[in-house]
Amino acid sequence: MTNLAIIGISGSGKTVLSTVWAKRMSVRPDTEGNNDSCGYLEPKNWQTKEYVNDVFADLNQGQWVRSTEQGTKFDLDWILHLGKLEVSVKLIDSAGQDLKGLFLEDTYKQEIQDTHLVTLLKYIQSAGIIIFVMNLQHFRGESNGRVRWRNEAVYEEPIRMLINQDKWKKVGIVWTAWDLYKDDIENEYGNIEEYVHKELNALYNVVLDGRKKGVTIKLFTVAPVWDTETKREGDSAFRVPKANFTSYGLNDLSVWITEAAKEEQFRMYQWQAEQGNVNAYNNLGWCYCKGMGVNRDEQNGMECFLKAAQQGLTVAQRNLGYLYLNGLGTTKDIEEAKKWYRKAAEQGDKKSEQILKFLTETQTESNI
Ligand SMILES: Nc1nc2c(ncn2[C@@H]2O[C@H](COP(=O)(O)OP(=O)(O)O)[C@@H](O)[C@H]2O)c(=O)[nH]1
Ligand SMILES: [Mg+2]
Repeated sequence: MTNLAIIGISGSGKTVLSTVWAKRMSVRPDTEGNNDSCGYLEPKNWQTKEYVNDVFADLNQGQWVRSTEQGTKFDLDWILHLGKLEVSVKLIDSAGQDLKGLFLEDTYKQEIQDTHLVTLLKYIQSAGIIIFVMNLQHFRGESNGRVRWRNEAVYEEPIRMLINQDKWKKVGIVWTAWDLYKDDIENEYGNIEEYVHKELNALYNVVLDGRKKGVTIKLFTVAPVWDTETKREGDSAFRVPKANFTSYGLNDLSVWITEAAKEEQFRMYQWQAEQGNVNAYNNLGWCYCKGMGVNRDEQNGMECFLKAAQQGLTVAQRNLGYLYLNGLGTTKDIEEAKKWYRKAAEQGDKKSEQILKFLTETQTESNI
């Protein structure tokens, strides 16, 4: 089980991103398995479900979300189903000021006493996949250089800290409000990577350092609310969501999360197998055979199944039988297949018993 954390400063777009993503991902895959590549998100509790529905309804009525007050903590919890895999997705929607409290030296020590901050920090550290949400309005759209610099600094430290702590962490930097800045940034810089390189150099160096260490860091551009319209109130005009708005970039993000989760899971099995866990060997075999979180390699898969099967794990014995029967990772060998199915059946595995029976019957028939 991998944790995914979505964090960012106040107004970075966490709530909009996660609720729209959750809504779009809440469709169960149909019987043809569509939507399977990204899985589907199931709310863990009714608060999460209601919250997502409420925010989504507000957005469709042209209203952005009210920002979370400082010091309040808001947990939204989902399970991301990826076939057999489950990923715990959590949004700790703390007020963005808290992120500054956590990572900027001056306020760090006094505020760390706050249990809320401790929870937040622990969660960030426990997560295998971390998404930093950065609103282009706070950067490209911010004309005050000092403010821009400070916004950048808030992200620099946590990203650096996490990368140094654990090179296996998967970090996604998600730039939001792309609907407003896509043309502008593409015209002037070509893409987001170049924009960050040229304009946010300190942050870019953190990204490069991380990559040198082998950490996966990817930049995304999204607009959960792609379609907006101008609304006037008195002298001021601002952009609000349009009803039935479309989203941009969420698919790419989902695919990345899915792959990251699979790699995390593979790594977890590997670690467990090293500790001598027999089930983990079987799971590893399964990953190799399916190409889940690792390149598909049935020969490796077979070796993993064999390790578990030799220690008497019935499901691994059955899996080995399957590989021999179908000539996967080995040459096809019915007798060897039957041998492993028999071992599993002798330990009470009903499925193996049926397959064995079927194999024996069809073989006798074809011999006649
Ligand atoms: N144009 C545009 N603005 C967005 C989008 N997502 C977020 N925003 C802006 O960012 C603000 C803050 O978003 P919110 O999710 O509440 O930020 P949070 O404080 O991190 O939860 C919103 O009120 C919008 O003005 C988007 O997809 N397009
Ligand atoms: Mg929020």
